[in-house]
This record gives sequence, C-alpha cells and structure tokens, in this order.
Amino acid sequence: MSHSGHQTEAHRQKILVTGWRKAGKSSCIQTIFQHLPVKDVPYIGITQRIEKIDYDTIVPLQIWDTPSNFDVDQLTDTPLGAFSTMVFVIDMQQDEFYHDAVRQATSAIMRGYLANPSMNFSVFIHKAESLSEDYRLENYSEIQRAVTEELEDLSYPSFQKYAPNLDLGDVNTCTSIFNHLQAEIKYEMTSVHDVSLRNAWSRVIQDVMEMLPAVEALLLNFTETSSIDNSYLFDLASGVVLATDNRHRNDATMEQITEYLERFLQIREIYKPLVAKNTSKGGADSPAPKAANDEPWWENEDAEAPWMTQTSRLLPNCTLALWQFTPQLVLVGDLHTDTWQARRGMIEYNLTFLRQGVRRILMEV
Ligand SMILES: Nc1nc2c(ncn2[C@@H]2O[C@H](COP(=O)(O)OP(=O)(O)OP(=O)(O)O)[C@@H](O)[C@H]2O)c(=O)[nH]1
Ligand SMILES: [Mg+2]
Repeated sequence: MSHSGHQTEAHRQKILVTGWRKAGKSSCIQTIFQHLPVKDVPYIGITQRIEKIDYDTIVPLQIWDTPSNFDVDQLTDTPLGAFSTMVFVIDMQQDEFYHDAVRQATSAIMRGYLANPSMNFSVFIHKAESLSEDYRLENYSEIQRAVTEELEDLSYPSFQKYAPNLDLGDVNTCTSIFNHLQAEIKYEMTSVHDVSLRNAWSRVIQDVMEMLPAVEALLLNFTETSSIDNSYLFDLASGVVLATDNRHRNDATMEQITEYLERFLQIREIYKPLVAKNTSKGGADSPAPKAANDEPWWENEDAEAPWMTQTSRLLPNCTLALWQFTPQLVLVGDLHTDTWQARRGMIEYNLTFLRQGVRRILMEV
C-alpha cells in the first residue's frame, strides 16, 4: 500500500477560524497548537493576513487563522467548500459588538453551508472566565439565541447567487437549511485559562475523524478486557482528547486527566536531555520522526523505539497509566491500584493489540 502524498496539503482537513476583531481567534489556535504559553496571549498582536497552521495528529489538519476584516470572499486559491469545519469565535464580554459578531457569524455559516453542505460549524463563545458565573451563562445563552434568531431572519434569497442548484425563494428549502444549521451548529464556552478550550477543540477534531467509531470500539474493548475504568487517546503535543471509550464519560474525570497530562508533559521536559544522551535513535522522548518528503510517520518509524510510558498512584486506590502509541498519540487510562498491581502484565499484553489496531486504522485512512 502506498501512502505517499498522504499528508500533502490536499489531504489536510481544513479548519477555518474566523470571527470579530480581537475575539481571541489567534489565542484559541496558538495556545493549543503552537505551544504559546497563556501568559503570552496578550502580546499576540493583530493578525494582518491569513495564516495557515499545519498540524499533524491522528488526521492531518490545516488550521487557518484569519485577520479581523476577513470575509469568505477573500479566499482566492482555496474555495470555501474545501473547508471541513468553520470555527467562529465570539468574545462573550463584548456586549456592544456581539450583535455585529452574530450577524457576521450567521452570514459566514450560511456561505459555508452553501459551499459545502457537510461542513461542521462550531461557535466558540470565548473569554468565559472573564465574567462571573451568572453573567457568563446568561451571555452564553443569549448569544446562542441571537444566532438562532438571526438565522431565522436571514434573507435567504440574497444568498441565491451562491447556490445555483437550490431555490432559496422556496420556503421549504429555506426551512430545511435552517433546521439543518440549527441542529448542526455546536456552541462551546471557551477560555484560554482552563481546559474548556482544549475540550472544544477535541470536539472539533473528533468531528473530522472518520475513523472515530473504529478507534472508540478498540478503546472500549481494551478497557473492558483490561478492567480499566476509563481510557483516553490524547494528541500528545496539544493535550487534546481524540477519542475515549465513552463508557463513563464525565467532565470531572476528563478534566482531572487532562490536567494530569498537562502536568506530566511539563516534567517531561526535565528528562528530555537525559534521554537524548542515552539513546542515539528514537528515545522515549525524541521528537516525532519528521516526515521526510511529507511521508507519513510510520514509513520511517523505528519499530524498536522505546515508547514513553508512565504510571502514577494518585490516591491509595487510583492509578493513572500513560502509554505512548505513536509520535503523536498517547493513551491515558485510570484504574484501581489493585487492578494495576494484579493485572499489569495482562493489561500491557492487551495494549499491544490496541496499539496495533490503532496503527492499522491510521494506515487505512
Ligand atoms: N480574558 C480573556 N482574554 C482573552 C482570552 N483569549 C484571548 N484574550 C485576549 O483577547 C485579545 C485578543 O486576542 P487575539 O487572540 O489576538 O484575538 P484575535 O481575534 O486573533 O484578534 P485579531 O487578530 O486582532 O482580530 C488579547 O488581548 C488576549 O489577551 C481569554 O480566554 N480570556
Ligand atoms: Mg488574530
């Protein structure tokens, strides 16, 4: 099977991030995908032109950051229909602008839908931590309501020139577009200061993962046969969750595990130099094998490379275990300490099958 060209520009899932000026578009991208420390967010500066960020994870992504005066008509060489997702960022504390922002959002979403009816839409209602809880929830609902109303009131016929195959003068057509968008637009309350932003990105990426059900089924099988409570497949560099076994999904555990991973990744920096000294090739913490000529990573992967692994006993009866799968993916599971002590060998044996299964899925897509 040949995979050449797999990660070329055309194969990247394109995500268009847009929104009102200073809404936080660049912050949402850079803190997650470009390692920007949150303390540096105020110094990002105005985005002057479109910036494309290539990011390799379970599916290769290309995230487009846009300047504040961006309009979808400014896309020249890449048609709007080539994007699989549009993320619209709205600053929830800017009361005076958010009606303009909502108007801009609905029009961009409508254009996106007409260019690609299977486009995914997410609205990040951002800077949530800056408001008190009551006010935050009120604004969050208010913005959702405003988007719905605006979509309802939109002059559909004025979009006719973007929809040669549809009759936007027909009430039924317009109603079905409205119903579709109403059901499909996902709202996320986000802030760079907590895990909400990572969780929002997690849902955005899961929406473009065609292999998600297959990966979830593998995780479920692994957790069941290994008596693990929950398992999460993370993108290592960003800490975004790509898949879970979905058994006892709950936000509190998820938050704990994400925090754990984040802390762990911080201490990991400490032993990076040690590992680099001891191994000439593929250490536990060596940088991801660079895809030469854009070849996928597995073509030049060192099968013997010792992947990173770590376990922590958090509470007397709670253990977290982490295993790296590929340069980009890491599995984190939480389980009873007794189970870990009694069944470690079996769990690690099951893990080899899970790892192979995930790799097989990656090679097939
Ligand atoms: N309180 C708070 N402020 C934020 C958050 N995210 C971004 N900001 C602030 O919002 C301002 C704008 O952030 P940017 O990421 O540059 O926004 P942008 O939409 O890319 O701005 P332009 O490129 O100029 O259109 C900065 O001063 C950030 O410090 C957040 O989660 N909470
Ligand atoms: Mg910007």
